[in-house]
Amino acid sequence: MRIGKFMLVGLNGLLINEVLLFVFTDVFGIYFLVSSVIAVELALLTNFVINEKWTFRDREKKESVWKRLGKYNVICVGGMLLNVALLYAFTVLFSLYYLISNLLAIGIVFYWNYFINLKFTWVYEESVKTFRVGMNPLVSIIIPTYNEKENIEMLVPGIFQALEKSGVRGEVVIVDDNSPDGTGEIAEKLKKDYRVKVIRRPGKMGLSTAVLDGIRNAEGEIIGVMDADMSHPPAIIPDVLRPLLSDEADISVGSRYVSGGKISGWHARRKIISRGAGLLARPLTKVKDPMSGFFFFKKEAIEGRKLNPTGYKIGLEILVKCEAKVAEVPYTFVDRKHGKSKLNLAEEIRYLKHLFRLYWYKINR
Ligand SMILES: Nc1nc2c(ncn2[C@@H]2O[C@H](COP(=O)(O)OP(=O)(O)O)[C@@H](O)[C@H]2O)c(=O)[nH]1
Ligand SMILES: [Mg+2]
Repeated sequence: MRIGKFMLVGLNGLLINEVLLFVFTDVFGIYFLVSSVIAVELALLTNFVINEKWTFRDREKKESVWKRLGKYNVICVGGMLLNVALLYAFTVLFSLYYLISNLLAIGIVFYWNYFINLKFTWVYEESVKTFRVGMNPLVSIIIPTYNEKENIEMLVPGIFQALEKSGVRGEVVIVDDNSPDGTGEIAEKLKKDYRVKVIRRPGKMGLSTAVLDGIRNAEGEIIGVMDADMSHPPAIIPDVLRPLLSDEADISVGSRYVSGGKISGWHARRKIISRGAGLLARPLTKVKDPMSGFFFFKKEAIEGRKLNPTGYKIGLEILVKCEAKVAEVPYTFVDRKHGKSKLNLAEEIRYLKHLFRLYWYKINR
């Protein structure tokens, strides 16, 4: 963990500082404040080298080493001044016991040093590759289902109609979690007329794991994910596919929140939850509708990525973890006519856990 390494380096710096201060003052007889400046500078230099070679070893380094050293110095010395200011503020203004103030101040300054250096000294450069698709790619559309019997019967023909229209070869992979309403059996019947695979899992195991199981069983070069409930109109598929087929993007998201996108049939409460959830994910991605369950991507773009199947928003996981070019295509989300939404409080809490993990991932990247 990068932040843990940074902390160890910091502790090492403290130790070096203490020893050098003693040596310069007591062994060489230098005035202790002058010794202190020399000791601080040497400790900073040592820490810089260890951070450069260890903590941030994996970062691409475009600037000269001197520039990074300069920034590191300024940020850390700034941190020390901040430390004194906080110590004063907590102790004198907030009347905290000075040793407690000191711990608080050191804690805050540690985060300051870490994040400011992360942002300015060892900068992360997004290296966006473009993946190419072949001439006549197969598109695999994954549909996770739980109690969607009326919907799946309508959706699958709609999907093949849309694919045919755009001259694209496709397969549908239905991942059913032993739905009590018999969705699994209906899905099996669709195999007769359409290129459909059915993966039947023994019980309700969650939306994201269903999508990942579907991807594992998909043969296509391009993967799509859609709700079974007709909220994502199949007629829009050609529009969402277009940026991928023309190699303009590696991930294409059906978006309710770009100009031209809409939501039809949701109550104000659901709209607010959706907006709020999206807002919380804002710092993680520039995409306007990162919570979309309607997205297509080139399979290559996720290869080698460790995707964590927490909760509902596998799309967000892919957007954050795969540095790929993203297109957003507006569409009108239509609330389901049949069956019930499986989004509940437990899923909303799981979403917060998921967000926390993604923030942690970003911090340590
Ligand atoms: N296989 C599987 N599918 C699920 C599970 N939870 C939800 N789904 C499906 O995932 C899609 C999205 O769920 P939905 O209830 O429409 O959520 P909403 O659109 O956020 O209201 C639907 O096709 C559901 O049937 C699950 O645990 N397992
Ligand atoms: Mg839905």
